[in-house]
Amino acid sequence: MNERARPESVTPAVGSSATLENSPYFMPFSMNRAFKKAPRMLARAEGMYYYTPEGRKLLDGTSGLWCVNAGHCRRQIVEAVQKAVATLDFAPSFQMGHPAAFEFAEKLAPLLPKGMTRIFFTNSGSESVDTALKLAIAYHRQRGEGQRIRLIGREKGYHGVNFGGTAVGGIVGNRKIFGALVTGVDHIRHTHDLAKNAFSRGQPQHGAELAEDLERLCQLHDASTIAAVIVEPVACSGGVFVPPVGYLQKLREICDRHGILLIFDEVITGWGRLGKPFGAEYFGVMPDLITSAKGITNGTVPMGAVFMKENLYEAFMTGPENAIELPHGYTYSAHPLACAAGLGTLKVYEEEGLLTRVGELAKYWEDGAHSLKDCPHVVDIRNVGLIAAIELAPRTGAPGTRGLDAHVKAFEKGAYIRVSGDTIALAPPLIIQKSEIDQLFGTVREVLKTLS
Ligand code: PXG
Ligand code: PLP
Repeated sequence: MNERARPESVTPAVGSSATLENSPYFMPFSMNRAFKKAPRMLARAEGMYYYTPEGRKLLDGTSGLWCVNAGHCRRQIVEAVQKAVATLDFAPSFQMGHPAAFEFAEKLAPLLPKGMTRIFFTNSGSESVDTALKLAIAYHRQRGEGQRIRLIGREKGYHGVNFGGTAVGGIVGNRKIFGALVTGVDHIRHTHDLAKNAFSRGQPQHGAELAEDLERLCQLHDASTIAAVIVEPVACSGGVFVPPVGYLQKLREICDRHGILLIFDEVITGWGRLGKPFGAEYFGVMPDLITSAKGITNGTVPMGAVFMKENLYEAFMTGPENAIELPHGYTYSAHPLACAAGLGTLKVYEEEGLLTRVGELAKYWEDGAHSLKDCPHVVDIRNVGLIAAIELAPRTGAPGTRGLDAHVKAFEKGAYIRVSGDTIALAPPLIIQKSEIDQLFGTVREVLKTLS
């Protein structure tokens, strides 16, 4: 992938631990003090690789933060953004428009699962989630069902960090210090079951009945008070939990039975990660709304979107034409640079067949992942599409430390990988070659061998 314009080397002025220790930068989701003492810095990126300021090459095992699906610094995307920033730096999207926003929506629409016809732009997955939750409540109210105000999430789910998303989220550590969050929220059970499903390849066989937990909440709260259920088709951040066979179908049935909207949070599972453009198609279950972000611009410029069925949009197009139909939107909704990055991204996806490429790689990937079964500390391996999780036994009394050590050791050995607690989560760019899949799992194997 020799197709980008860049300076030959980039050595940031700030980059040594001596200068970082008192840095004013409050890092997100990071161990600030430990990091500033022993930083892991990235200076540039190209294709499948990151490079450290010292020029060390790191295989990108998690697509940045699950977003760089087409690989790094792709020329078409970089040039599209360069051109856009020099032409129209910002344009208001409230009561005004610019051509790239309409063009991007036009190009996106045919790629969406059948029946998803309308697109609302945000700037992140978190904003997409809060937008979708607000849309769900407002949709019911528009139709005369204003009592539907409850929102249901799932244990171990991740839906970003805004108030709504934190509330429907189910990762305890992300919620507990933030008070009461949003009221009227409840959660169905998670589907993680090591006793029954350890080392499943793809979708686990056991657990479809866990979807019935939604029926329990329908009884408890009265279904007519529930606006929406939000789940990730594959719960990624919480530790990669692939839905049991038949589980998502059951959720859909229960939602239909009770007039509840089903939201799929596809911030990670969208954009080819599973071998289809969206997880809804991969699993054959159609939600009412889809939240997206990350891969929509290949991570190049922040952007998110909510995709919805026609009836959702229609519910708002009812009052006088000279009134604002939805009092919601962000300063940066449909930002010109994000639209340009998105248009460039779609070109790369299309030209290289990336939205379906994982179909050809998935078996090789699965075999590679499961080849680690006999490595030390491994208690489970899960995989679907181009995602794999290697769950390690926690150290007694010190959960998460083994996972963290794996992350640091991998960085030293030439791979960037994410960990969630003691689970290693791998999801490389969709352009990965088989030799690089070998390299990635080879590095993880080396790391596991040396971990205490
Ligand atoms: N929903 C889902 C399903 C996500 O995975 C968000 C919402 C929030 O998106 P933003 O763009 O606001 O971050 C996400 C984001 C990790 C990791 O390593 C996962 C995410 C973000 C950062 C790290 O698990 N997911
Ligand atoms: N806070 C204040 C005071 C604002 O004026 C605005 C936007 O105008 C916001 C928050 C919301 O910012 P954004 O539209 O970037 O989400």
